[in-house]
Amino acid sequence: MSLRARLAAMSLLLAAVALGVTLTAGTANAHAARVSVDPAENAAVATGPARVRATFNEDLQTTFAAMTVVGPDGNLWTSGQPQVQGPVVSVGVRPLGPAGSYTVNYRVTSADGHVVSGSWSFRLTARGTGTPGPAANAADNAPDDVPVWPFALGAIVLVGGAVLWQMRHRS
Ligand SMILES: [Cu+2]
Repeated sequence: MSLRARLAAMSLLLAAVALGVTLTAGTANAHAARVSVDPAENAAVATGPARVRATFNEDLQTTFAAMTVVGPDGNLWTSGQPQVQGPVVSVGVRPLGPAGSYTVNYRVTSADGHVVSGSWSFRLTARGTGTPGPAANAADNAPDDVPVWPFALGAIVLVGGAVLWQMRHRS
């Protein structure tokens, strides 16, 4: 490969990296960030809360909010639909059952249109008398907010690799 081709490939890669960094930096702070949760993360409670809520640093869109509470038995322990009020998303909780870890999963839409999802857990220390809702399926467990940069980096590597391959086989 000639020096010229090598330089061209290098500058293309650098441009792609710079673009990826710019895109990532642009979206990193734009959407809603969680500022507090109730019950607190990893809190130990003797009785279940009537509601669970997550508060964000800006108002959320009121549509398409999802929030579930999954118990140590793998069942859903929420009752009713999630509610969005300003920066707070919350959902009602049934009287809880087995002692152990309960995980709250949520998916909300920021004012800028970005979907933010995540989860936290709290622990019930004494068995309650409640009965569960239906079994939670895997789709209800919202994954953590997926960062964009691994995909951008992957695309850069693929594009860069293709360019280098082409240059190598042309000369
Ligand atoms: Cu955003």
